[in-house]
Amino acid sequence: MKNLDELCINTIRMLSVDMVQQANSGHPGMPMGAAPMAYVLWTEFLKHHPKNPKWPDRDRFVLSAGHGSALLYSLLYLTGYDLPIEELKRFRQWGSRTPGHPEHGLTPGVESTTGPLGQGFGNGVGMAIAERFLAARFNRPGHEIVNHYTYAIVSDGDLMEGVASEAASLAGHLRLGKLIYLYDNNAITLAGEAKLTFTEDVGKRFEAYGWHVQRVDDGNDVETISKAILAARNEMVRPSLISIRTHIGYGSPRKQDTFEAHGSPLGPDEVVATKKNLGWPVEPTFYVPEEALAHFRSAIPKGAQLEEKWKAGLGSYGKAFPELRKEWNQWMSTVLPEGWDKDIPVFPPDPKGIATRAAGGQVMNAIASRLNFLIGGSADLNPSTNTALKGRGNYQAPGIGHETLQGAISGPWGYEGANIAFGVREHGMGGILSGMALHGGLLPYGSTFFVFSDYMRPAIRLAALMKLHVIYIFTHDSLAVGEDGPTHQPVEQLFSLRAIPGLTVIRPADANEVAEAWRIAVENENGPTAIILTRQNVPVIDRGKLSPAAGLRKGAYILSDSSPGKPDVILIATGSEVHLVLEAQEKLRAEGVKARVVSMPSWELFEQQPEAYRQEVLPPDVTQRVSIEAGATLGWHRYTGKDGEIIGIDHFGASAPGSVVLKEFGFTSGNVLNRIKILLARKKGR
Ligand SMILES: Cc1ncc(C[n+]2csc(CCOP(=O)(O)OP(=O)(O)O)c2C)c(N)n1
Repeated sequence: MKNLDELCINTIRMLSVDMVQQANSGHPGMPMGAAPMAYVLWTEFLKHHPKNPKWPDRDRFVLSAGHGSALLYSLLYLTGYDLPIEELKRFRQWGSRTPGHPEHGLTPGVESTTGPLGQGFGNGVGMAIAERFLAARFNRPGHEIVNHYTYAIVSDGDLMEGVASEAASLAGHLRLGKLIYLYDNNAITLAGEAKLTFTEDVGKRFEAYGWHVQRVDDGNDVETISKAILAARNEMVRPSLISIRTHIGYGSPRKQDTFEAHGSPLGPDEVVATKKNLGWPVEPTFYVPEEALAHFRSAIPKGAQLEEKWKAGLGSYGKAFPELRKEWNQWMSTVLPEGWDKDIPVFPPDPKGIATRAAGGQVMNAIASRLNFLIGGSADLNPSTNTALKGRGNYQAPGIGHETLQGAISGPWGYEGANIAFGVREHGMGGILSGMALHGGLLPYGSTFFVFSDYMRPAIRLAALMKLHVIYIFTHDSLAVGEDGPTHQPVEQLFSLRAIPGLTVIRPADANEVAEAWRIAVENENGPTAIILTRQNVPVIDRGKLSPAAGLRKGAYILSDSSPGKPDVILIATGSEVHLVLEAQEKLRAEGVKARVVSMPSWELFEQQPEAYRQEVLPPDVTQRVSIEAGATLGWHRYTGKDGEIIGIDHFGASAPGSVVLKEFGFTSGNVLNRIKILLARKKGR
């Protein structure tokens, strides 16, 4: 190793050690062991411009082992991102830009929020999928405006997590050759030696997934690491895993190669011992040798040059392909094209109705005809979830004969296909969708049965935390699933998704509310949206007689008042239960009871409304309220008040035809009526 290499690597190590020690909290071991691979990648290969972290054709780098955040912050500071050393000194402190785990959107240059192990692995696969899709769409011979790699550093923990296996399996199948993961193989995890639980041959596993696997025996051997990265870059078909044997806490006389180096500060004495051991000055802390800094900072002029070259290329591309260039600008912009929602159908009133999943398919396709950057698919449930983009092809590795396979979707086969078959990999799909959104230029969606949203929850949570523009479509949304029984009948999922901050959950009542839900989902750039749809038909409400579906935009709206003035009772419902309360309202009218029907497709949207509007819909002095939703009752008191009646289900369902299950568990207009009568009688009795 050259002296300069060693100096730079030890700079990363010691900055990380000092950060953790100063915070008296954090993970020093991983950065100390992985510093050489990070140094080689960031100074020799990574195409980036620290002064413009958003340059579209930069290489993406994900620190999937997010607990090693001190490593990433050191790299960002050293290479010249807008992260001054003062921020490193405030590691993990209130209001700093160096939080415990990397947070996208907070720290310039952090491509993804990581920490929950395995998620970053999935995000990287999504980024690589996005890169190939955009390249297929926009590149022309001699004009490669999309051409970058996606790198990650992954750890033992990442590779143990199921989400990584799902994503790896799909990445191998899709032949994402420009995906390169460096595996920090240090044989230690949080609780001890990795051998305690992790004895498979990881390399062989990845080879079986269709990955190109290399092994580097000495994690400090920068020349060999460099050669391996070069070989990975030259392997254009298979994604690459480079397993690099490192030593956690490298350089610490007492803690190297022990789990004690994983997640605690080394301690003042050990910091001194480590610095001495590595020939580093004990004082000052946060010492950065000028020579090292100058070397790292060469990333700025290098990056500026690379970006300029790319911009010039984009200029000549624009001259050669003006239409495509216009489209490129559109895709990269956050402003929706004029008239994007023009083709969304208006559904005529229909008492027999249509399943909202079917309406969803129509609406989505009407949108996709004007928003070509809408891309996604399902976890092997497309014919059921109705989420195919018709005629838009299958996202597959090109040229390997997949066209002969049986599949439900027509159109071209290759990276230009907008329909992604995620396979039965919900969790992987969740992480990948986030990666696609993080990449930029695309609006990703993914679908599965609502009950299996549980399998995606960790990825949904992170998408919400990152405020990503992702659309989830969950169908088969209640007990009405029927014969498949309790395993497939969602009960607690609505309540549980509503608990995720920043996620907008919408459960439309009919086809026209579905159209509005999609409008919201496309416009809601500031976070993910989940659209919850039925398997069974639901009537299309007569909007000539009742309020327009545009009320959905406010989360809840008065769909129908039985007469002007103050109602006696308010009936609140969501989704497929709305038509039940409309029926009940009719019967109550005959009995002289004035009932208001409120359709409440989205709690989150309703909570964003001004108080005056919320009180108009739910006047505080009308305390007789009934809610009905085919899901867990938890939380509904918020809208019914403590005296209200809540019709829901707080146990699992049963296997029988859907209409029978609904009836047996009280989801009928008759039961709604009974419960209202109980409520009214109780009130009178007081
Ligand atoms: C999903 C998830 N489970 C558990 C943790 C807690 N955790 C943080 S790091 C870690 C394992 C550490 O092992 P490794 O990935 O090899 O990292 P290293 O010890 O080499 O730094 C665990 C269990 C987590 N961050 N994410």
